[in-house]
Amino acid sequence: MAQSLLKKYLTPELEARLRGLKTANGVTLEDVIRSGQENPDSSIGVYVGDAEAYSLFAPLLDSIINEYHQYSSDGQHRRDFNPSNLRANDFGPAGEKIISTRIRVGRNVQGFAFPPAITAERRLELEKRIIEALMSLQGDLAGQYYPLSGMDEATRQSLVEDHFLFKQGDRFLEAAGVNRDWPEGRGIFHSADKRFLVWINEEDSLRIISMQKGGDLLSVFDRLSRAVRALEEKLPFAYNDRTGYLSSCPTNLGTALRASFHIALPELSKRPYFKEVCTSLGLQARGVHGEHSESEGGVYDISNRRRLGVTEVEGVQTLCDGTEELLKLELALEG
Ligand code: ADP
Ligand code: CIR
Repeated sequence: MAQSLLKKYLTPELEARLRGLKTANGVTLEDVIRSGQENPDSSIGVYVGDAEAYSLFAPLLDSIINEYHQYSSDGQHRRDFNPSNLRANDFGPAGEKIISTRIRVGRNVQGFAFPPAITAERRLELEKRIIEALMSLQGDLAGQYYPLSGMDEATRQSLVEDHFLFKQGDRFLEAAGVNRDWPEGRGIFHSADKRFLVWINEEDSLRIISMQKGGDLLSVFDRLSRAVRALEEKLPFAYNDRTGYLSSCPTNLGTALRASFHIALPELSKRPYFKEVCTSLGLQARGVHGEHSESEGGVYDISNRRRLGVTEVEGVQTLCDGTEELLKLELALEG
């Protein structure tokens, strides 16, 4: 088993130095590292309960952040959410292998603890604030809010199966405290056509999502860019100049953007070098039901791996350019 970044960087000396520190919301070192300690197979092993914890526990977190994102301690986050700067590739007939496209960003709201540390009462307050902001959206971004508590089981299940709705957190998130008081204060907002969706109070306070069938990355990015701009006018998001948008998991800092294709790679994915090829292209392969799930029928969720140290356009461009390479390899193997 590969060792987690937590194990790699938390030396006994550092642990002794950071123990006893606590943020105003009560986040301690024990809270930050609990998930990695209870789950020795973690790849990262930490979750962060508020913005202050990122500075208080920086001697541990910065090493993890810098390694995961190939970032540096004097890095400055750069933003570019302008769809006209994206060079959307034409995949030709091979593009038919792309089943659907999804781009999400994570956001947390300034002044509130993040899901690992927020109290039940504050979670409900935050839910209300986010709904108010969402209800002001217009045109193709207008929609309705569907709280998780009270949702009938058949509706919930079909939303999950169709890739629209999140599930209760896995054992990594459970240990981090993200599942406390489930399902109170959680829910999903979506437009009538379900191309624009927002998850509320899952792993981050907001996951803002744009998705549709097929491979039209530009339309999906354009919709997300407009939504984020509109929501920024209503909600102050937790942010700093070095690490960009703050998130519960350090892998989601910076742009907090994951752009993905569901794509059929039946031949390439059978090869032992498949994951290595993805990594070398700056990509990550997940199963069809998201992180820690399995593939079905050779269909994978392929996405950009880095979220910090790149702009939004660069993150999406990585998916686009890398996919072109994956499709070439797949077609060659299929003969
Ligand atoms: P996150 O995107 O927040 O990192 P997950 O990996 O758990 O979280 O994925 C969330 C959901 O989005 C899952 O149901 C997953 O199948 C779905 N999903 C991801 N990419 C796509 C895509 N390109 N098309 C359709 N559904 C997708
Ligand atoms: C781990 O350390 O393996 C889990 N905590 C998951 C890390 C990746 N998380 C993510 O992409 N959100």
